[in-house]
Amino acid sequence: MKTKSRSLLTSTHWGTYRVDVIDGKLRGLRDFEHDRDPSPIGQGIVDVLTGPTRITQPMIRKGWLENGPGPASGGRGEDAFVAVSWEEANRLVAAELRRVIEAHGNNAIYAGSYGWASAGRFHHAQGQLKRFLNCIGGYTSSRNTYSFAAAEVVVPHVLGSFRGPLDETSGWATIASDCELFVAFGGVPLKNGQISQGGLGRHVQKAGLSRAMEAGVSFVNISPLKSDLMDGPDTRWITPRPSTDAALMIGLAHVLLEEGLHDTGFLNDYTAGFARYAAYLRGETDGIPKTAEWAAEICAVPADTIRGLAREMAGRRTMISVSWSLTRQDHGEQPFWAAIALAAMLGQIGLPGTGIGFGYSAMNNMGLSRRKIDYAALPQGRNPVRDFIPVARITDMLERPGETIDYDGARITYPDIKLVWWAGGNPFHHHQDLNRLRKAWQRPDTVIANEWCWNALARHADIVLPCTTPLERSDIALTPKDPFQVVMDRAIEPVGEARDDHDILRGIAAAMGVESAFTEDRSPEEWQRWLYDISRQSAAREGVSLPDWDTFQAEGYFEVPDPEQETVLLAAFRADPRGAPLSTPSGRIEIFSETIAGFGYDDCPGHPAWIEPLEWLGAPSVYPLHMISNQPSTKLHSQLDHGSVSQAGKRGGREPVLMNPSDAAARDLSDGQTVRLFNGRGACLAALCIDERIMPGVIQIATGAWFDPDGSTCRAGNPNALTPDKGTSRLAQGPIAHTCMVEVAAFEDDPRFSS
Ligand SMILES: Nc1nc2c(c(=O)[nH]1)N[C@H]1C(S)=C(S)[C@@H](COP(=O)(O)OP(=O)(O)OC[C@H]3O[C@@H](n4cnc5c(=O)[nH]c(N)nc54)[C@H](O)[C@@H]3O)O[C@H]1N2
Ligand SMILES: Nc1nc2c(c(=O)[nH]1)N[C@H]1C(S)=C(S)[C@@H](COP(=O)(O)OP(=O)(O)OC[C@H]3O[C@@H](n4cnc5c(=O)[nH]c(N)nc54)[C@H](O)[C@@H]3O)O[C@H]1N2
Ligand SMILES: [Mo]
Repeated sequence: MKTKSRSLLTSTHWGTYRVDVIDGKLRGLRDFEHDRDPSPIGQGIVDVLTGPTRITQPMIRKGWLENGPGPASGGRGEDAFVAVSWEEANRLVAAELRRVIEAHGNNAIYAGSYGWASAGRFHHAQGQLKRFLNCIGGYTSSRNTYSFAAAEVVVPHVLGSFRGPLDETSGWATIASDCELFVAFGGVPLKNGQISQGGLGRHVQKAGLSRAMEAGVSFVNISPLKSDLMDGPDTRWITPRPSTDAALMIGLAHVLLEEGLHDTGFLNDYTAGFARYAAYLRGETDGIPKTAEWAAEICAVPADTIRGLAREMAGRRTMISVSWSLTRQDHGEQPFWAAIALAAMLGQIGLPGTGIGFGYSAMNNMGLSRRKIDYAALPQGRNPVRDFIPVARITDMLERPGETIDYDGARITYPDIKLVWWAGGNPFHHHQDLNRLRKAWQRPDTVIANEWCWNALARHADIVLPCTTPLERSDIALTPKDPFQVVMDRAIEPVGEARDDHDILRGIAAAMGVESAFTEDRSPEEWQRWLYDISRQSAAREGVSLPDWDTFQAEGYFEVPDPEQETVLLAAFRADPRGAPLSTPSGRIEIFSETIAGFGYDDCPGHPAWIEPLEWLGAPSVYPLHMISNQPSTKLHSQLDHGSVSQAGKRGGREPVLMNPSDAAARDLSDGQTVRLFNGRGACLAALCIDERIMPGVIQIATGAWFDPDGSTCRAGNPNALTPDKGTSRLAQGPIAHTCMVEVAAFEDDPRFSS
């Protein structure tokens, strides 16, 4: 290891930290000096780098080792593991890859490998895995995310792009200076602003929100949870039933239309198809006028509140923010489309501080104005396999090879998967209806996982390849989402026999005779210098001069200067709709999309619409409570659930579940007691927290507890044991975790279920 005079640094998705190492052991992480609102999440790693949860050797599931590859009929997730040498592991993996490719073809390998992995531009687990697989003929891939798949597919039809507008969400400073009313569907959850993919140097969400509140902006939190908005001098809380935001927005739109409060000039110059939407609002297409009363009935928000809010929105400079959570529900396309239509009717899109924003504080980069620099990523080569699935259709694919589904105007055929390989994601965290996944997961011949800790993914694999954490390798964190670019120091030696993902794959590449193709004969440091060099050239094109490699290494970080102007979403289009048209067929905001209408989907028509979700509070159900399984405040997804920070957030060792006092009283439940959340798909255990900051009829339990099934009950409190696994619609096929009805009952503590 090269000695550096400065203290060691690391970058994570939850912030930058100074690393204290004594005698080769990690002693602690200190907050980065530039971060005035650091996240505590980082400390969670300190105690779990070593110990019983760390994977220190390549491990093979006993049943697989004894019987060879084949469907596991229950063994996956149950069998014991046997340690083998790296040589043996490489040999087994290489032979199995050869067998699968020869017998079934490369599309029998599923390596969508969705997930967040760790910060670091070179040691990016998926990038490494995909590059390796492309050297041996490719793999079946996945499209879109679990975060907002519905928006990723629908918004490009409406605005020409989703990622573009997402990255250009108007800066917080423009909210403070130019906005009067901030209407936040799903709130402005500061807990989520702790995170930014690829690393960050300074947390800005709380400061941005506080500044806007101090400037006198009025905030409306539309959410089942009061805590989705920080208290302030002028804050309100409106509680529609979950999964009914589209109806609320459509009701607001009807009030604007009925009272002539919509901006016809803007609609004429900047949008297409408003007349078709207006006909729907008036009820001309289905006989149902979408009045405030109509919306009130669906959302359980008083009609007067809806009318009042619509008038206020029309009378003031208004920003509409839509949380990404609105897409992770049945028909999740609709709330984003309806919100864009509503903002278009208000006519304030493209002006500072008003219009639409796609999820303030969903991450730290939302509303953080920054320069656009195209940092280099590890080249992945070309994947000759054309097969792919919308990412959340994994269980379906494993269950029904050869069957077809709709997706964004195309038909997708599920390939017959024989080998699944995951590196840097945790499907037993992110997927819905985990009991169903667990069953389908038995079907392939082989499951390989690169992991560093014994979480549910590792425990459900056949071949576990132990990887390093970022603290055990050198890397660089370069990200367009943040001004801080950070050197990631190798702080300690790899634990046990753990190897970097790159090194793991290099070993297998060697066993398959493609090592040079995979590494291009570059060492990891040479790769990093190469990536840095190209990034420096991109930065130079944006007028930013990154320091040379040696200076960057010596100083440890570089802060890209702020842009001259705060970002204003769609400002160029607003200024010149003909000169800077959107990339939609009409060049305008498509309130009606001929393209989508042409697909003929019953569950996604040509304009925003209210479509009843699979399950919700408005339909009779034996499971009468709506369960919100939102992002955890004490960790990122399942990462570091075993660490001290996440563990400190549990109650009596159990995952907390929030319930309104009226619902607790109706069930005779008391605060702190162990409860069982259940429905027809599964169950999980949790500790009851009675709290009036959650609306009646709704419970909230964060995601992230390490799935620990006993039958269909997760002892650890993973809500995905209960969530439904169905696509948002035939358009996007996104996940719908937030649409889920459950019942809650007292649970007699039983030693079998202690977590
Ligand atoms: N019920 C419900 N479910 C949800 C959601 C919800 O709101 N409700 N949200 C969804 C969303 S938005 C998302 S993005 C997904 C997130 O789902 P994931 O991104 O899959 O979740 P993580 O826990 O971040 O998984 C990352 C995994 O990578 C491993 N890892 C970290 N660093 C490395 C590395 O260097 N190499 C390797 N090989 N592995 C590494 C970690 O140990 C961890 O197991 O979850 C989704 N699931
Ligand atoms: N600390 C932390 N931060 C994170 C993450 C994490 O794991 N931990 N994950 C990151 C990732 S990958 C993502 S994609 C983003 C996701 O960001 P979001 O999608 O914003 O995340 P959630 O926490 O699921 O949802 C925000 C709030 O929406 C509300 N909500 C849920 N359903 C409804 C509804 O039907 N209507 C309305 N009006 N409100 C609803 C819930 O009360 C919830 O608290 O967060 C990122 N930030
Ligand atoms: Mo996400």
